[in-house]
Amino acid sequence: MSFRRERFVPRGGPDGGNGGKGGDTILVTTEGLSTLLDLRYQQHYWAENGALGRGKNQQGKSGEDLIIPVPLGTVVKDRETGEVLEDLTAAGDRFLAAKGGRGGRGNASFATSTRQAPRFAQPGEKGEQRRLQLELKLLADVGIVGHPNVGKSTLLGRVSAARPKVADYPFTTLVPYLGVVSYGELKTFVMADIPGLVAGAHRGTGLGTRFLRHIERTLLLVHLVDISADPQRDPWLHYQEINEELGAFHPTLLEKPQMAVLNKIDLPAVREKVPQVRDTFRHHGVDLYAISAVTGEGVDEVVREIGHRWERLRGTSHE
Ligand SMILES: Nc1nc2c(ncn2[C@@H]2O[C@H](COP(=O)(O)OP(=O)(O)OP(=O)(O)O)[C@@H](O)[C@H]2O)c(=O)[nH]1
Ligand SMILES: [Mg+2]
Repeated sequence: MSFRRERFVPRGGPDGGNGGKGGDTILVTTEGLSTLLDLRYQQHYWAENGALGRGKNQQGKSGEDLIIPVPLGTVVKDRETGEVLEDLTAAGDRFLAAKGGRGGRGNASFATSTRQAPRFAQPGEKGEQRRLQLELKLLADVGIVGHPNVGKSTLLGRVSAARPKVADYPFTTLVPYLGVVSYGELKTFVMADIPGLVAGAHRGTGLGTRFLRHIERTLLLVHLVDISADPQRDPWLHYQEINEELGAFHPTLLEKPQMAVLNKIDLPAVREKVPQVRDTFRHHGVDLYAISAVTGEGVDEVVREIGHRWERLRGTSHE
């Protein structure tokens, strides 16, 4: 509350300005972050207060919003009830964690023709306070795609602590599994085992496409090939069948870099075909890696290569 007081100006009238609004506290996903560690060190956050209004009709400055960067995949829960309030998956996703209080109103704003000298003002509101629990869910960096039964789950189980069910029939895996894969020294990426794809999958046959959005964010696809069921079949056509499904589901999936990997080379019928299959793929400009997910042959080399490629892709995607 303030009144204008100046020499030679009798009854200067009310001139108390409004107070500024308090800042909001906002969580925003940032691609450069991969953990919630910063929030472990600092657990309490306050956005700036709004400034007081002053005489001479001076408005108080609004408080700055406080932006708290969080990694992609952050799930925001109510600390008390455990209710999921938000799932921040895309870069730039925001969550208003606590709203700043409204600013007060100075007495000048209450002046009317019949009440020319209000002797009151309205105080500002308190800002919101909330207790939240943040969890980081894994998001896949690399996806394994391929026909049913080619050994996707066997491979993921071999290179990570994930334990998807493995069995000798198609569509064993019904939901995606994620595993953390180590390569090099202390380096890791997250790999997802996506349920098998079949021709017509994008129209709803099979299971795979329900889960393809799990690989929309991956930077690299490991395309697993298996010729053991029918060694006479053209492996390149077989390979293309999956790519057509990926493209039909979402053209951007086809633009993702792929690594073609032939599995089950421990089986003699497969091993003897390796040079021939490799030639066929090379003819189409694709390098083919060969592994046995069961014995582990060739797996370390492929994992290292996946890691290095993923690292390079991640480097360029951040520029
Ligand atoms: N001989 C041999 N068999 C393998 C190899 N990798 C996987 N298999 C077998 O192939 C079958 C299918 O393996 P999974 O890992 O369940 O295959 P998947 O691609 O996950 O199958 P879906 O989840 O049904 O799409 C199982 O019987 C495995 O033991 C391998 O390198 N060599
Ligand atoms: Mg499986």
